[in-house]
Amino acid sequence: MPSKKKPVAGSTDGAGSVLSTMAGPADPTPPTSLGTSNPVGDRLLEKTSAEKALATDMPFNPNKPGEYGNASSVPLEGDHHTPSSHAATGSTSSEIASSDKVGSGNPPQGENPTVDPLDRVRVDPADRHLTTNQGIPVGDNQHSLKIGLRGPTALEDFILREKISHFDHERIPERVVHARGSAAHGFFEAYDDFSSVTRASLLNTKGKRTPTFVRFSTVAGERGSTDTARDVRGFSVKFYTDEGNWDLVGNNIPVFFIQDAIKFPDLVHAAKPEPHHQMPQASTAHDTFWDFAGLSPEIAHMLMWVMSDRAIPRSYRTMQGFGVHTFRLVNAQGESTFVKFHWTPLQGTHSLVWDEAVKISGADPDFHRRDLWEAIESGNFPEWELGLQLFTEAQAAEFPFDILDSTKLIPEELVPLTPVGRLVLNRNPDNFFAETEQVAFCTSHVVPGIDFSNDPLLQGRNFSYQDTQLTRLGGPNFHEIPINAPIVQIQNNQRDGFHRQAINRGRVNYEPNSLGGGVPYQAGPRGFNSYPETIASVDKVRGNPELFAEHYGQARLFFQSQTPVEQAHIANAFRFELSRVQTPMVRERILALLANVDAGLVAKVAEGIGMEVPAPLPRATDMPVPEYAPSPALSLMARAGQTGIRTRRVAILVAPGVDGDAVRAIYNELLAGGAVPRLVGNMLGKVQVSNGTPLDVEVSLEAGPSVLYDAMIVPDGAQAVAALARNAHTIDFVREQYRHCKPILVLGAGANLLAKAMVPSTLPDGSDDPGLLVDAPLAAFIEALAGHRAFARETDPPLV
Ligand code: HDE
Repeated sequence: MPSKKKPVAGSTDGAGSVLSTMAGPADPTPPTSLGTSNPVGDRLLEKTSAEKALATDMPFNPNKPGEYGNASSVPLEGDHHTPSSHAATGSTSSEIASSDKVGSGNPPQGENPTVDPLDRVRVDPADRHLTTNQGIPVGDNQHSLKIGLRGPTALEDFILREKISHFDHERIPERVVHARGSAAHGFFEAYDDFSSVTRASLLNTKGKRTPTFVRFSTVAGERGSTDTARDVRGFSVKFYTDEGNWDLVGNNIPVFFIQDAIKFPDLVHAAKPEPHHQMPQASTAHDTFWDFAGLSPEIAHMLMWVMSDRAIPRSYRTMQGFGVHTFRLVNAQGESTFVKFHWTPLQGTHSLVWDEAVKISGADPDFHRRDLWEAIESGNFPEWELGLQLFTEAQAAEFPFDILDSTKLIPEELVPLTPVGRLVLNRNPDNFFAETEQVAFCTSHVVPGIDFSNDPLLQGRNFSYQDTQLTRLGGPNFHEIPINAPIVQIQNNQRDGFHRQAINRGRVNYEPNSLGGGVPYQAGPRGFNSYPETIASVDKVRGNPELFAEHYGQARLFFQSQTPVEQAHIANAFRFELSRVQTPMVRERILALLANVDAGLVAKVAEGIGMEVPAPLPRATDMPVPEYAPSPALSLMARAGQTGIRTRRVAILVAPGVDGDAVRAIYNELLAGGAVPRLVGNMLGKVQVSNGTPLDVEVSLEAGPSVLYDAMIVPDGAQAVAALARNAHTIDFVREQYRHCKPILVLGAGANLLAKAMVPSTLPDGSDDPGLLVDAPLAAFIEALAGHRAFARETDPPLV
């Protein structure tokens, strides 16, 4: 057995790979520095290097020879090793597991507030043997019980049957919508005491931290579908407050497709794969969606958003979040204020471009999942600010739209945001299924101080979310699953049901009771008491309020508030989606709908699909289309963010003969700034350099194509550039970096690669391309990288 390999000192080469879960370092020596020293980076390095060292302890399976023939009748103890660090076997670098089951209670509690119920059920196999689900030690995990070495398997083999049977039932039904998602733990911190507007305890003390679990998702695709589909993203936040759980189940878009919950099954049926052949996956680009859309003009505003770049975010970390509906805040005096919830990312709002999103789907369908995981593991904790739009009933009555209509937003220019706190995600889940898959968000989970409006979508949701968990999580006790359990005690007389865990004491399971001393008793004014809204004497009806009939004013507001680049992307998205629609009438109806929104937009889309602009769709009301002042806050460009180059992924193309010293200097400087540099080359392995020690290629061009990087550098070295130029993957790489408007830095002979890829050296109008840097200082590249994309380069169709 080789001796245990300890982390050894090395260069910083490969440090970028510690920050990346795609394609590990070619050199098995763990890097010893991230260029900067911080506790999170150190933990990550400790975990990575201990993990690698542990794997080298087992170069082969020594028990194999004993598993055959007569020798196999004597079960051997499995080969096992103790890691040099407990971190080696953790799910995350930031785990804070401490419970009896974990054994030593290590590692110690970190800086993350956590949820006690999770600790109770953590399982760590360190130094333990295998057992059945009844805790019986398993002597042999390699063979089933047979009547003779070549005989039939015995039904008696309860170990086999238990294992297979459990496996058979590993899958649970996926969410009917929002099936694909990723989540993380964190905390919400209140900026101040906001008890004047709400008695919600999480907002009643300055600096108070409330644990949270947040799940992001796409809507239409199945659980294994690609992350970068064009779609709305879910933004669900569970706050484990000290007065019970509050779920704010929002989206990254502040409006919705429909106005009444009764239309939701129709919308989702139309958007999901068509039922006869189950195509297309995770895409609205098909007849049924657009058929429904054209017949439901209340969708107009939402269509603008889902055809915009909002629907292809760069990262979950670069999305806004919205509660969508109007809610109520209620203070201790019982006074109510209307509210809309907004999450604003510190990372800025940034998106992919469509051609890139499509290619990422093939190159890395887990693109957003990986991005969130890596950012948190590397200590770049994503952060959002919670802002409230607070308004009174009297104000609401003056708006040209109905605040109960979820297809309308309140422009920030009309009701500005009041910042109330920040959300920080600082811990990845330890187990995807137990946490991310089993978490159950329900809009009906509110705490004292937060109440509903009569938005008919919200009212329907309040039924739906509780109901769907019954099937998905197998019964009425889903609140006992650790990720769903509140941190406060649950006390009531609900009993039994599938998978019940609580062992209730005593014989009293009813209220009122005297045999139990009257407990648990109702909390009275301290408890949740619904806001006593006055409801005028009205008829019981099926119908919509009158202002719901106006469908185009805010669609126009959104489109006209976008920058020209964003407007062009919206038109192109309509063109793409409608090109995939096969029924001419369905396409024509959407053009007719767009004719009510913006003449320029409909003309461009019509031209793009080779059709005439039809007469506008008849409107559902005679009221004039309200005119809004443009709202710059609706543009993605309005929020550049504050995190600069942190977590931005940079490919440095290397091949034999590259300028090694320059590569090392660039690599280290990017790393020190928090970016993730990767050495990308034709093949994995060592690369001889023109000066300095050889470099290790970390990712091959085949494994890590252009779309997985935010920017590119081609260092000097004539021989290297010539070698790269002989690989068509490199040419594709350069062309796509250019096409997707990413910052490019070429040094010395590196410029030859641009020529080989036929990349223009200036913008179409002859001026300098701000993202194309030739022999420029690294500082200029860093600035361009922080600015994300050079859209000035973009043409339709693309030149390159
Ligand atoms: Fe949902 N939605 N929804 N939805 N929704 C679900 O609940 C539903 C709506 C949203 O990360 C389901 O647990 C109805 C608006 C998110 O686990 C289901 C209506 C908004 C998530 C359901 C809506 C959302 C869901 C499926 C029309 C933005 C993912 C699985 C009235 C404000 C939650 C589940 C997670 C999930 C029903 C409309 C956001 C079936 C009936 C509007 C983020 O209950």
